[in-house]
Amino acid sequence: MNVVGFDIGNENCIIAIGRYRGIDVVLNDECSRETPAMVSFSDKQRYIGASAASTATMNPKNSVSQIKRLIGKRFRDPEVQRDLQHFSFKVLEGSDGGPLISVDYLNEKVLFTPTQILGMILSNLKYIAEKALRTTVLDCVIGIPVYSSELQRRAYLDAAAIAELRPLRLMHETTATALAYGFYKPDLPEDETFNVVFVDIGHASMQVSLAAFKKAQLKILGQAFDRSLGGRDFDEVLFKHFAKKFKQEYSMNVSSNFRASRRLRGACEKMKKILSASTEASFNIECLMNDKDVKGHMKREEFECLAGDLLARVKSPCEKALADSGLPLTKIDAVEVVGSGSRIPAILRIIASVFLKEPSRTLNASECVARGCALQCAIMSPTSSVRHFEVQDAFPFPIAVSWKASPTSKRAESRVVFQKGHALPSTKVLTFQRSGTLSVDANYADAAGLPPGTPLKISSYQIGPLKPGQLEKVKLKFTMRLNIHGTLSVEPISLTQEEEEELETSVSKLKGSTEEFEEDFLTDTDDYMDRTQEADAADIKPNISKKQEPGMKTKKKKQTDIIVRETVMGGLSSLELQKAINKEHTMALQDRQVEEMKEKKNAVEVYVYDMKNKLSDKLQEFTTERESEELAAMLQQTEFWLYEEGEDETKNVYVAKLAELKKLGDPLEERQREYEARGQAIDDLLLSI
Ligand code: ATP
Ligand code: K
Ligand code: MG
Repeated sequence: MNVVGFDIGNENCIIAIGRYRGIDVVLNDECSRETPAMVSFSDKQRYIGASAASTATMNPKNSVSQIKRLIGKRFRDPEVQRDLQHFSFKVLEGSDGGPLISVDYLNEKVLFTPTQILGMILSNLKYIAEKALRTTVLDCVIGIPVYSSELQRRAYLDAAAIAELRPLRLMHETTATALAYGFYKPDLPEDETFNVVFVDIGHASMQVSLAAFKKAQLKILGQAFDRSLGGRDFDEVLFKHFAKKFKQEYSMNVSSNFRASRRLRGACEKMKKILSASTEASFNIECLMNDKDVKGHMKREEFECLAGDLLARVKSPCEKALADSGLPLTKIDAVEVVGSGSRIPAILRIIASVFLKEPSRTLNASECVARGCALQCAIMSPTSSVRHFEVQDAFPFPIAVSWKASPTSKRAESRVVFQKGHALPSTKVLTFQRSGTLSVDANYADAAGLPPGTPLKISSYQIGPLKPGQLEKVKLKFTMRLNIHGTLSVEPISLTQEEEEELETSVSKLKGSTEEFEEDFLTDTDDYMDRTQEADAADIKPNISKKQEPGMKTKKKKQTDIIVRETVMGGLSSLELQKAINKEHTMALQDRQVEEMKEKKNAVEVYVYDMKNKLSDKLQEFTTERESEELAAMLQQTEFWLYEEGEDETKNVYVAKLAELKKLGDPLEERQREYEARGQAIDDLLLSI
């Protein structure tokens, strides 16, 4: 099994793999360690990653970026609406309330879900990893923001399935960073904990987590975030400043012009980066608008003043994470800052002021998430011999279940099952005393921290009917799992009839690690369902219970499997997923065909130039004038053809064209080769004498 970790950024993606007995970051086709998280569409093909970024300026309307901002979100989400104002591509509302990206592709208007776009990005990353590893990649660990909702997590899993990847874990980016830090730290204590704060400021968001390390283990104690505070917001501050300035000075409205806006924004991003290293920066843009050249200049102090409101927001997530952890400031041993957005010096000063400690940059700020994910993949891999490191993550949102005391009762009862900061993964066993049908909803217990407008309901379960034909109540154990990806799942329920007393005392140990634990709660409800209704729907399979614990009285038990109907809000059904996978296949095939066509066309081009040179050089003495003229004419003709009617042909046409040229050219080259071989043979002969 291969070891692969992916960091999908709002701006850049990184791929880390296990190789040369360590974790290594892979270079993409452009020899870069960072691959832009971008897909662009044309009338012939898609471009993904680095090639998308290079075509984006020419084709902004069909270049999709920052997909992480849209994944698993609602179109009406105010955050989404705000983001859309800055996107160059068009987004519509889908019938399910999710965003749909509208692009021109293969001369048609095509709609894609954010999940499909993320699938494309992942499949490109997978391809890059496969090239480096020279094998197929299936298992991997994918980084996700700590604030991902259930819908977002499911969307990542669907996107991975579209890319034909099998994530062993969706891992919080900050937890991956913590693992990359702790795994290589040689001096972690055995008994005490070593407490480290990680602050990650990326392109669009900020995440903070506080981890307690011991030898070979880490535990997340606190997490906080600002979903909309990242490097791009600082670009925007500069952009607004200069747009206003140029309006006053030259009465040009940069914001009204797409191309000018993009150029100015680019200059501002560069200026921001320069200001991280120098105390002042300037830019020149030629012909920004109305044939006017513009100049910008800024001192670092002025930038910090302009960005004052943004900088003020850095504090709050830091303080929240600290408060959540319950640790006093004196117990913080180190503060690590990662993410390229955090390179702004003022940010470091603020972080230092909160934790009363100088932040350090021990980790590779842009690669640590991918490296942490790859390490987690290695740890989880059955074939890898990497030493173990226990990661106990936490879940940022409280989750409650609610159920109705009876079908007729108006008020639903509710209880928080997973508290905020709850260990991840973990399992809870809920015990209900019921007859009839039970319906349970899983909800977020609190809207705080979720994307605005996120539906609180996560999933609902209809359990039963229980004990059809009988009125007496049954004790039912319902196992709910916050799984390794941080999504909810439930386990099938079987009911062991007659043996309830014993079942109660022998709460079965669930398979899994020490992170799991159980908690019972009992509810008394009084309700009776219509008997005749229940009887038909029952699915009773009498068999021998497997849930017997050793040392218990052995008795034959009748086990009944109970039907649990699960309804999950959002995500793809298996049919939709299959359709999306097929669609991705078709598009990938199309891209491959275009790439092959380009290769063949390129081969013709190369041959034409190569032979032209040779005819006037090496081949000259081996050709008659007529042969030379005939080939030269044909080469010239082909060159014109390539720019005109032959510009856009199928792969086979180029293959045929090359063959046609070679029919004339090959015999001439053969003559030259023979001559050279003879010369070599004579040399060899002379040498051997
Ligand atoms: P996210 O974590 O939000 O998903 P990401 O991982 O793609 O996004 P990073 O690559 O960590 O984001 O950071 C990208 C941001 O960092 C960009 O906004 C970029 O302008 C900014 N950035 C890069 N270098 C510097 C620098 N020297 N000074 C200030 N900002 C910088
Ligand atoms: K990144
Ligand atoms: Mg990032």
